[in-house]
Amino acid sequence: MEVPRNSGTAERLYRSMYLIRRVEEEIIRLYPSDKIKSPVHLSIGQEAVSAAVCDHLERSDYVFGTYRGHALYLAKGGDLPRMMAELYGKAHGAARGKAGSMHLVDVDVGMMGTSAIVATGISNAVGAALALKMRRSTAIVVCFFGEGAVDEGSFHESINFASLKRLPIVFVCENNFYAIYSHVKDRLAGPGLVERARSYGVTAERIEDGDALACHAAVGSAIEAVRRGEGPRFLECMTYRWRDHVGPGEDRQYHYRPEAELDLKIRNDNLAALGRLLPSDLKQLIEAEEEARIAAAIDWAEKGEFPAASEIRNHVFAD
Ligand SMILES: Cc1ncc(C[n+]2csc(CCOP(=O)(O)OP(=O)(O)O)c2C)c(N)n1
Repeated sequence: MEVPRNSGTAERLYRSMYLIRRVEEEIIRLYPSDKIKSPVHLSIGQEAVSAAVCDHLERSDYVFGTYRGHALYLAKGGDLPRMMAELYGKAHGAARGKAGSMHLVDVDVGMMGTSAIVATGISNAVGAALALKMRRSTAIVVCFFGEGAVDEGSFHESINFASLKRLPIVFVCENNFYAIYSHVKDRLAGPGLVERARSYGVTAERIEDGDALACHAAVGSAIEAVRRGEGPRFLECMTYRWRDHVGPGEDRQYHYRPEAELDLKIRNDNLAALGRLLPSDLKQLIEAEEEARIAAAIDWAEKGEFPAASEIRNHVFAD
C-alpha cells in the first residue's frame, strides 16, 4: 500500500474506518449493560469496503444495506448521535427508537435503509435506480449485501432487471466467506460470484482484501463507469468479519472457522495498515476528533427519553 500523492484519500479513509471501528468497539463495551436494546451485527474487520465505496459517493447518491449496516450508515455520513439513540431504543433515534441496529436509515444523506431479511434490499435498490433513471437524475445507487444473498432468488431477479434496463447501480457484495457459520465453498455451486453476475451481462470484478487504498481505487473506477451511464457493475469485495455473526462477542468457541485464518486477518488489520501511512500527529488529531464525536453521541443517546407508549402505532404502517 502506497500513500497516494494526494494523501487526502488516506486521511479520509482512515477517519471513516476509525470511526466505524471505534463505534463498534464502544457497542461491545456497552452491550453487557443492556442499555443497547437491539441485536447487533458488527462489521469490525470489514470497514474498508463501506469507507472506500462511500468516499466516491455524493450525498445525493443512494445506498441500501443489510442488518450488518453500522459501517455503511456511518461511511455514508449518517447521523452518529441518532444511530446511537436508535440502538438504545430512544425516541430521538434514527427510526424513533422502533427499529434498532438492523434497520438504520438516514434519508437526508441517501442512506435509504437496511433490511434484516437476506437479499431483500437488493430489489429495493434496483427500484430506486429505475426511479433515478426515469427522472434523468445524475445520482446513482449502491447496494450492499453479503455473499449469502447471491444464493437468493431476489438477487437474480434484481440483477437481471438492472442489466436489462442498464440501471445506474453498483452491486457491492461483501464476501466475508461465512453466512452465519457456513463457508461459501459449502454453499456455492458453479465457478463463483463474479461469474454469476457476468452471466447477466454485468461487468464484474473481484477486489482483494488487505489494502484499503487499492480497494478505493478499484471501486472508484466501477462507480465512475456507472455514472457515465455504462449500466450496472458488480463488485465482489473480499473482506473478513472478526466477531460473531450476531452479538458483540467473539465466536472461537464454535470452531466453525480456523483460528489461524481469523488470527491472520486480525494481524493484517486494514485500519492499522492505513494508519501507519499517516503522519502520527495527523493520525492522533483524527482519532481525538472522532473520539469526541463518539463520546458526545453516546452521552446524547443515554440522556434521551424512550418513545411514549402512545407512539406505538405511529409510523408503523403507511397512512
Ligand atoms: C431470507 C432470509 N433467510 C435466512 C435468514 C437468516 N440469516 C440471517 S443472516 C444470514 C447469513 C447471511 O450471510 P451473508 O449474506 O453472507 O451476510 P453476512 O451476515 O456475512 O454479512 C442468514 C442465513 C434471513 N435473515 N433472511
